[in-house]
Amino acid sequence: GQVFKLEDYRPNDYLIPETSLTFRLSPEATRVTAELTVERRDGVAASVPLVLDGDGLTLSRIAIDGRTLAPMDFFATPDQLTITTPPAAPRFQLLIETELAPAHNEALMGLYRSSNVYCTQCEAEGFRRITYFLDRPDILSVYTVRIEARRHEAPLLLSNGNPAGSGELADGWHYAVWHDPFPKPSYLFALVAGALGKVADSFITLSGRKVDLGIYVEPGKEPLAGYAMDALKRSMKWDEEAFGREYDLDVFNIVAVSDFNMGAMENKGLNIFNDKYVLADQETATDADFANIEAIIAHEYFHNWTGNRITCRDWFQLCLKEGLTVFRDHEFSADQRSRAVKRIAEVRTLRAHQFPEDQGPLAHPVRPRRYREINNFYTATVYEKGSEVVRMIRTILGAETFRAGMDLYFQRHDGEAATIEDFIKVFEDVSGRDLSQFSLWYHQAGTPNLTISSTHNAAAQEFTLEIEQSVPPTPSESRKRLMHIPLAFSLVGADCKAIAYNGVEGASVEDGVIHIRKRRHMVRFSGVAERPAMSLNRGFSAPVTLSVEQKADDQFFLAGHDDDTFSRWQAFNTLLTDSLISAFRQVLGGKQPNFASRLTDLAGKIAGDETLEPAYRALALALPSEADIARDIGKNIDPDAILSAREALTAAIAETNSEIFSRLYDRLADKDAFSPDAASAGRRALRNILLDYLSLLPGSAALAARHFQSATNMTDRAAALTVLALRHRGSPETVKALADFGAKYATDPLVMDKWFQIQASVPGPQTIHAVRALTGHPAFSMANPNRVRSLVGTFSSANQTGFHRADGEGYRFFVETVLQVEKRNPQLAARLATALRSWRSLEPARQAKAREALLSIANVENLSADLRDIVERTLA
Ligand code: DPP
Ligand code: ZN
Repeated sequence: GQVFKLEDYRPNDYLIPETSLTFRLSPEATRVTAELTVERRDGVAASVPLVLDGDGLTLSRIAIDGRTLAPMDFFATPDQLTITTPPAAPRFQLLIETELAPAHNEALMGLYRSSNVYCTQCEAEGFRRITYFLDRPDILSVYTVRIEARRHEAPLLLSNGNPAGSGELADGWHYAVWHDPFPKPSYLFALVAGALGKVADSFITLSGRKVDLGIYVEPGKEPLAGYAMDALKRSMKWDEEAFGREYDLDVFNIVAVSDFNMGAMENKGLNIFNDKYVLADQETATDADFANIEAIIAHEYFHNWTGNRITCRDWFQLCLKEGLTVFRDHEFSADQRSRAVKRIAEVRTLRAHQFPEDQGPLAHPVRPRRYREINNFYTATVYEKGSEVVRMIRTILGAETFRAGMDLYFQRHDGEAATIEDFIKVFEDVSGRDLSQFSLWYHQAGTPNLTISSTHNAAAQEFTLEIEQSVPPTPSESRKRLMHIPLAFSLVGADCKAIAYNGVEGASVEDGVIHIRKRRHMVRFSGVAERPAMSLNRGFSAPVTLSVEQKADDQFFLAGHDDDTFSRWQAFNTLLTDSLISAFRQVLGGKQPNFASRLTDLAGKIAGDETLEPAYRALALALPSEADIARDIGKNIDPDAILSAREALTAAIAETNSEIFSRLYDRLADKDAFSPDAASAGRRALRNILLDYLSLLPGSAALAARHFQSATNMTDRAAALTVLALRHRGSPETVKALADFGAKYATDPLVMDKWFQIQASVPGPQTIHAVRALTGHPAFSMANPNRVRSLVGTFSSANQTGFHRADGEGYRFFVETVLQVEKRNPQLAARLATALRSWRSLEPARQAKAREALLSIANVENLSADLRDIVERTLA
């Protein structure tokens, strides 16, 4: 396939300042009439052909300035339309008519049907499946859209911008016109038509304008959209307060659809959402679902400025809108909830998803330099690491200067398609700093490592840190340049307070941050009488790994006392990880793993520490996952031994603390009415993780079964079902609970996703059989991305022992399923296929089987570009 390269970018010879679209909707034969105002750029010869993108299109009519084109004046294939001899005039009207069959579009890109609702997905390159166009983000156009449909089939007709007329047509048809005054790239185009229920509200902006808000859902589901609406209004207000950003149209609509490849899409004024991220109430949604809805509603809304008003020049700049918008939604959630807890959750996610990506064959810079299929670059690196890079800019500049830079960015680039260079420049301009070394974070892949050791000279009252940075090689980047790494730190004294020092040399140190720029730094603090404990990378100031020589006593001290909540969690988590890794080695050596009692005791102390918020305690007690442990071990992975090590530590913690845990478990029982707020969710999270520990004690299936039966909300019910399924596989209590749950929610697909997910997570070699059987369940469908991700995605990405079964049976199922999904939906298949990205870190026997599986996909002829790209890069 073709490789697209950043350095090949050049502006197009033609522009399309205005776009007028008319849709005559029908499931089997929709007619799309596009009337484009085309403009040749100054200095471009009239003989230069106009080449438009298409993807599987059928052209039925073409005219320029009202005259039908002669066959020799154009050349059309399903994937391209070339106007070989454009008019001499610099501006002309091009009319293109295409015919589509949305009912047969199972790739869910372009115009398709989801449960009888017409909807679109155009990012990144779906618009070219609707009409021929300059389908690239630097072509900004003002859109007017007319939609015609049979009224009974589609009483609701929506597109971007503001409503601009509607009326009746002959034979039971009707129409609506929408006009979007803000020039936008084609990837932000959207259309929705169907019979949907509406939740209406309004918002008064900063300057006093009233905006009509609508959330559209499947009729009957309106009561489930209340939380999303509330989150939307809070997002609108927050963006005004935190970034001075006001909404700009008269209406803002959100539509929830049940078949969607992504989480949601920020189309101008008409966000389209995976219904999983809109619909929620206590009966059907967990606290995690509520938090995701809040975050994603905010994310898509924030794109209105970071993405839509200022968009990307080309797809290499994807992180310009995504990394920045993730950073903004993280800040929003931190302000709405608990900042410390939010930060810990973010870092857990980054480490779970981005670190393995960065450390494997799919590693790429936050701003990639080449791609074969852009759909495969909506990654944890672009999104999550991209957000961390923006966070580091704020750390380096300070909050005020950062905000000044953002203000300048909005002022300078509003209405433009911008680049990462533009973004960095505004921060250089407001701060007077040189960020050229820093900008390597965008251009260089790989997770930097810092090796740190320290010495204290009591006589000289000197404390010295020896710091060395290295960036491991990644595909096609074997030699790395030195990075600018902002490392937040504190020297913690025995009284738990930061030790003051009266001088520092060897690196620039500002506001508690060491700026590491060279390969090695000897950072010498003077006036330090007492030997401090090192609290490093506080708040996770840089997305790096640390190899720190630190006394276990110091580590325990920080885990119990660090005044930075994140660092305190980090210290405890490091202790857990270290002991899990040595337990893993003990298991491999045929020994019974053993754990230091001060570690298991500390778990009990944290659980019972009423000065800590329950949500924090729950996060601290959640042991590193099997995948986390595998990532930190790095090579020669035997998932079965990791599971044994992890189960042994869980049991040791439960046995040591059974009394504290069970008292606390009883005390946390919720007597108040349900509320999805962060504090209530935190109490449920703590109680549910205690249940998980307690369930390892004798006779505890009954406890979990009681928890399940008495649950008054989905968080508790799903948590209990998980404990039953994972800890009491096959017990009568488990069999009954699974059956009850499956029967009770049989007609609620989003809840059934949880049921699939839980069963796909059960560790051990037998789970493959359950998963295979569930693909035949009436609630399952290979055509629906949420179903596929819940069952197949969970099994292959989140079930280490089940998927990596020693005999390769998990991989055989993987190959069959990926290929089956690919026939309909290549994008979804490519996403599933990333499950094997860390195959080289497995022990040799599994490695060989995984490679065989990947090769058997690569050897299939006519593979989609999406899947071929992932499989070939994974094997390379
Ligand atoms: N819809 C995806 C997101 O918002 C892609 N833009 O991240
Ligand atoms: Zn986004």
